[in-house]
Amino acid sequence: MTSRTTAAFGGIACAASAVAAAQLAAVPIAPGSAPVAAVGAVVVDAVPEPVKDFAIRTFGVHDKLVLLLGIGTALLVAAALVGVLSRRRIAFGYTALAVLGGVGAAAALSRPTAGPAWAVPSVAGAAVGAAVLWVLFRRPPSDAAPRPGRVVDRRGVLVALAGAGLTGAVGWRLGGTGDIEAAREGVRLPDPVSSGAEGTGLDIDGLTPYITANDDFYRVDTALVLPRLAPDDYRLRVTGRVANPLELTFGDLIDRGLIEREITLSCVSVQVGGDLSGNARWLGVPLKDLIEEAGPEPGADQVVGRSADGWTAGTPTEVCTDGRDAMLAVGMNGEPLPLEHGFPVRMLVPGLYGYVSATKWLVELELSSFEDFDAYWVRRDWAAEAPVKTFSRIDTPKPLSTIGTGPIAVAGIAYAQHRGIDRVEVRVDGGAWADAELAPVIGDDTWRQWHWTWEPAPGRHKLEVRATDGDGATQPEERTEPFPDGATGWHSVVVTAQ
Ligand SMILES: Nc1nc2c(c(=O)[nH]1)N[C@H]1C(S)=C(S)[C@@H](COP(=O)(O)O)O[C@H]1N2
Ligand SMILES: [Mo]
Repeated sequence: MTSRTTAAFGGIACAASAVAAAQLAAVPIAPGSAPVAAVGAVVVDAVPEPVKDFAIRTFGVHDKLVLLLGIGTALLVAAALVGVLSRRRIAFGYTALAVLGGVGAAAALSRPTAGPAWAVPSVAGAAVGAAVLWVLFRRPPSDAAPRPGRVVDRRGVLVALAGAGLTGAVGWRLGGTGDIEAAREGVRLPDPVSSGAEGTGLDIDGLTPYITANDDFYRVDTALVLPRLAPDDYRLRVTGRVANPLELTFGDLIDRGLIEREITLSCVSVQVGGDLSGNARWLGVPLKDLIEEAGPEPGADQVVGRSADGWTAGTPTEVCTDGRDAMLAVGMNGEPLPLEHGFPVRMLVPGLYGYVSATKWLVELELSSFEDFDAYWVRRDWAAEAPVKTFSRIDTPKPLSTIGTGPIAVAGIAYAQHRGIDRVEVRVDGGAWADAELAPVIGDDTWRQWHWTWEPAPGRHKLEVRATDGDGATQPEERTEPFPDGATGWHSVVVTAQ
């Protein structure tokens, strides 16, 4: 190994020690206060719409992992470079560590839920990194041949790297979700006082199941580290323009009488034919009673849901109280909410996209007005009000597949939450529309499976689908992007029959 390579690894060892020490220091403060998490969160908040769109489209639910890997790679390259430079002038190393600490601290302090202590992990990390730099990069003995630059201790680098790995692993483990997972296992939810009808699905190969299993349910949020809310310490506050502000424990909430309902949730970012939606059986506290108990003041036309990590969604007060099954969900498909889906409490409002209604890790409901407050995505120019647009998708046959010429089931799902689906039509090669057969449904708030039997002629064909909602409105053909309030257009697949 050349001395330059050793110096590069020395730089990496310093950066790794800094990051690992910061990770450990963040454990008693908050996982979000660790510099990598904080810088990542700032990036998530700042990325312009087209980049976010590209990330979701390209990496899907792995967008966060890709971001963290990106930050890690950038750090690694920079650290190696600084290591090489520090051999000549050690000030490069100290300066780089100071910048790392400063940027991390500033990022952490800028988070919506940060306190002053959030600067500590970055500063402590930088200090540890500086100590490692001081130890590893030594002045050559004065009697050595005139060799400019510092000598980097190769064994020291290995020891520092191992130490950083160990510290990082311990910090990762201690700061992990283990204790919250354990608390979740211990949650016992009461039986519902009102149990909605249970839908049944069609059993067709390749068709999306009627109920989406928790593990298969799409996940979309800005949280790089999952908020960790222990049910025992949980408080929900109802604040803002209300006559009676409320504060409820988890026990208070679930003792209010739970309802269980099947509801389809979808993300505004779902593309035509996309899969950012799911249907689950949710157990929750009716939202209407809670809001009425707090007593909104006149003009408080927006209910702002705020999460433990400071994310917000704004829902019309009117929609929360118009009698639909808007709820604070605590259970999903017979279990307490999974951590990724908002444990211990999330909001759900049938008929609205998630970004204007479905706050996960919910800690506050603030009564406000649309005039006075813009929620997270509204500040980024998405629409303030966003009812779900009618959606239909062909699940089978798959795009560009080759099928036989015998009768085949064309099938998929369609939804228009709270308006319901009245009709689904399919056509082949731009011909006449044919009515698909609709699966029975329990109400207007879930998606509806459909199927249609087709006997294709040999050759290449284009299948298209469109749905009509309960108000009689048919999906428009024109394709638009999800921004700013949901995509439109007919889904199509091209297949070859032979
Ligand atoms: N705290 C928090 N809640 C959130 C979000 C978020 O970023 N943070 N994203 C919302 C969006 S955009 C959607 S589509 C739904 C997705 O819920 P899911 O991940 O359980 O499918 O959660 C909503 N609730
Ligand atoms: Mo979303």
